[in-house]
Amino acid sequence: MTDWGQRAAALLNDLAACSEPGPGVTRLPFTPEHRAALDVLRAAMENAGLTVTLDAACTLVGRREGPAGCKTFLLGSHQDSVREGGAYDGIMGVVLPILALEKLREEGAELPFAVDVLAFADEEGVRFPTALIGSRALAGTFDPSVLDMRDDQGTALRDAMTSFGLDPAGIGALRRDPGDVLGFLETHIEQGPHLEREGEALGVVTAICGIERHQIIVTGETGHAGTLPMMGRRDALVGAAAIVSEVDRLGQQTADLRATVGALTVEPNVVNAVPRAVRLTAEFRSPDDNIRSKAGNALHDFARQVATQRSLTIDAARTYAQPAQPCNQDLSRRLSWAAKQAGAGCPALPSGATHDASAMADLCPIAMLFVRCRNGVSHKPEEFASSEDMALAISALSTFLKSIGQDVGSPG
Ligand code: HGY
Ligand code: MN
Ligand code: MN
Repeated sequence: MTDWGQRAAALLNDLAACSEPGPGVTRLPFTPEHRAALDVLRAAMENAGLTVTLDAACTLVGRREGPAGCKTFLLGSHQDSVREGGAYDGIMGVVLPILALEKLREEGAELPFAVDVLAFADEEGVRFPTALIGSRALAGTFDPSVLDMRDDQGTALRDAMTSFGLDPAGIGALRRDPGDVLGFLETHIEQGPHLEREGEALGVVTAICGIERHQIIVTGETGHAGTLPMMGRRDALVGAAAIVSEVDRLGQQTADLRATVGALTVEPNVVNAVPRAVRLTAEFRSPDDNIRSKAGNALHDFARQVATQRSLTIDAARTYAQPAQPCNQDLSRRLSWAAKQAGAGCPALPSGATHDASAMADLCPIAMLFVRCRNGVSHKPEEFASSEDMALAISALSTFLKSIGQDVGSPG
């Protein structure tokens, strides 16, 4: 009897090694670490009897064929991680469906449709100021202008993809016909404390919060820290500090809003020179798109005031936005029924994290299965999901797939 949870843990352990050196997992898109993870995933997909292809957006696709002319059900998540992240965020949502399909093959289960398992290249948007490249490509919402965006080393996304052996010009042709797609199901570690607090292994997501990200560049004038008078200084970091405090104030004082400055660089960044320029990111998230966009606009207004008061130049741009997305109720009811068949209680809960499923909602009905997250921590090396919980998820996924097209009664 296969211990599917242990199989998942072993595979995720191999994938965690596909990382830059250092604490936790650092696997950014279009890097040697990404290449190594693709090799591990390709082997696992082939071992499950799937046909494996890599598309122009660098999504690895493992396909289980169905009857001639059938539709396709999509599952998957992202392969990339944040810096010093965990071993489960994203990648677990690729591994569990692969093993669920291997389980179905072992059982000799027939499905009246095809299944694609998708490993998206870049969901985090850590290397480039954009995200959801692969899922937006399938949904037909990919904006080619993001190919000109650059990473911290000045490498354009287009060049990073070309060097990785891809042809970004082919991304536009990846759009799936909605008529051919039954739905998309993303399995993901919860990245929060709710399931653990409720003593539950699995949960079904009701809705995914909306998100927007801004890049703000503050430019002043450098000078000798010892001889430049305080009066009249155009210190870029003092201006940036006011902006960072304002982002936090907006988050603290606005209900249903999370606000974060996660990245900040200073030039020339030396102890005895007045900072000339600061580049920072600001991120807003909310289940309510109006709350989120109002905060983004308020920050731009505030930055302009800081520029005037301190004779600084400020370039603020909204570089990424994804609206809040409700999950499809029929798919979610079926998923909840399947999880209960597997023996899980499966409460419903919202997602404060964003996911590829948000982008896939522009293509087809979406659902998300959450797996319990130890201590609710994520985007940290300590992120953990147990093999027992992963085994329950694999059982729920295989039951879910076998049930599609069948009446599962009025699931509670
Ligand atoms: O940041 C997020 O919410 C997700 O992990 N990309
Ligand atoms: Mn993440
Ligand atoms: Mn994720």
